[in-house]
Amino acid sequence: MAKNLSIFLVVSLLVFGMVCMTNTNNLYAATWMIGDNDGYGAGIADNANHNFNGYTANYDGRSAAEKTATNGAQYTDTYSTTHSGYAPQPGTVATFTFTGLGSGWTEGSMWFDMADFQASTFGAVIVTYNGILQNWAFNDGFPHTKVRFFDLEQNVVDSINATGELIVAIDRNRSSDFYGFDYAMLSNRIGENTNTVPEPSTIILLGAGLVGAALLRKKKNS
Ligand SMILES: [Ca+2]
Ligand SMILES: [Ca+2]
Ligand SMILES: [Ca+2]
Ligand SMILES: [Ca+2]
Repeated sequence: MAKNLSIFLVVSLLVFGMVCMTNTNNLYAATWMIGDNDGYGAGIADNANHNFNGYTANYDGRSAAEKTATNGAQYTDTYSTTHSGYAPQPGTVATFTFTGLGSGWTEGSMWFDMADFQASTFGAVIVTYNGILQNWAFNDGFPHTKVRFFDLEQNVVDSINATGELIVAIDRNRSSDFYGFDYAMLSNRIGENTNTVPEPSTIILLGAGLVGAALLRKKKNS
């Protein structure tokens, strides 16, 4: 009887583990990236959360492809991209355009590798996702860099389903802040940028532990 119960538990947990693995894979179903992960428009190599020598406001570290891009990559790897007087943006609004997104979105998230936002000192930029206002009043201060994560609000998800695209517009407005971007990433899942999803190996270990505990208890009771 105890043996049958144990076998049942082992099989159940294995099935549970396989289902979890499937779900884990689905979490990484699709991402779209504008720019790359090769550094900022501030003269540093990479990655976030370190200092840079951003004393050159018109720093331009773009590749040839980035310079000719029209999806928003032209705004990465430069410092002060959305400010008048600095290449490549003649106006004051930078747009990152993700296209071909289709419909059927139920959730989504974005992350940006960005540098040197100082809203409290120089004024906040105005940022919209498909025209829907977002809060980008960041105060990292000179000369910090950061990767920021955003779960998309439901109205943004709805707008992606309606249009099949996501347009991130960054308007410098009255801000005199200088800042840079390495890349912008979009995912059709939330939680991809956190560590809340257990690894399959963790699930199997957990399953093994539960089986062990069940067997121990069984032995104790008998
Ligand atoms: Ca980076
Ligand atoms: Ca680049
Ligand atoms: Ca700045
Ligand atoms: Ca880059």
